[in-house]
Amino acid sequence: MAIGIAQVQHIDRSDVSAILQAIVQDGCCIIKNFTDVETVRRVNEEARPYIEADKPWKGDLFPPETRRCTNLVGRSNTVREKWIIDPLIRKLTAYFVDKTTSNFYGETKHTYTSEAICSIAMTFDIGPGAKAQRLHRDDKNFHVDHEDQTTAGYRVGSDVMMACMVPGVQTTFENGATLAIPGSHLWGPDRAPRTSEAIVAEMEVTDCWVMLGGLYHAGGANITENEHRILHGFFFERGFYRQEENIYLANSTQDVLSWSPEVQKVMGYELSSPNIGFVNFRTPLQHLRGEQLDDYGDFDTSQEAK
Ligand SMILES: O=C(O)CCC(=O)C(=O)O
Ligand SMILES: [Fe+2]
Repeated sequence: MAIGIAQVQHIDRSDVSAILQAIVQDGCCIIKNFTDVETVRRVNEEARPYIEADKPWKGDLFPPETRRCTNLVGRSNTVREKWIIDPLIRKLTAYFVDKTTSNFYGETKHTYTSEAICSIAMTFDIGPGAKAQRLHRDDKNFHVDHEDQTTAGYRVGSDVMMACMVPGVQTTFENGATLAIPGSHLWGPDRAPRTSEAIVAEMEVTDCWVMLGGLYHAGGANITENEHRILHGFFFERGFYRQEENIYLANSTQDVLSWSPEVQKVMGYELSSPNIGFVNFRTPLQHLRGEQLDDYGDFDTSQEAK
């Protein structure tokens, strides 16, 4: 059941040029036959213990009925070895997220390409009674300046993120399928998304939802009595969105904990607002100190209009 007017295109994984074209035009599409039922069943099994151990969120990012499996790449061999390196996904990230620039070194022109990396991978299990998330752009985390491209058309390279989400169950309007506004990747910064403009990205098991970081979307409400809406997400970003020197691997926990708070902060052991750099929903410092949080919630104060 669609609650808006625009529709999302459903395209078989073999038709790469049509998928690229749909993402340019709509900012999203549903890839048919992305994977197979047995692979999805394995991923569901690998994520399940972590989903069951997860706690209700305190705050605005997720409704309390949602459970998650963070570090899905570390925890699911199947996501790691099949989905995030799927050749089709790589074609899409190469097209939309890789960045190539040229510079002179003396009088010689040098050209480099930074390849996309996986920024985060997480399962979202929306339980019965959950309210919908607010419509948002995932690339808010990367402070993207969105130009209004509604007249000129999409400029490939203007997004810095691409998301893939594979359903663990059939997703429906009732169980909380993702809501999205096709075409909203073209919007400038001043246009607010309205729920009435959103479509419901209902998917069958074996489909994959792909969207650009600038597309407005949200996890839907789950109005069922007992269905869990499971979705496995893996998100790519520009490969150079990280520090040049990898101090996280160059220094021991003991050394880092002996540094002053100001140094820890400037070296990246706190989060960049919003949301960047967490470890299992803790800051790197909380992780290094071995702090177990009784509950966790928003990293930033909610800015919801009252
Ligand atoms: O659960 C979903 O359908 C999407 C979740 C999402 O957009 C988010 O947490 O940023
Ligand atoms: Fe999101």
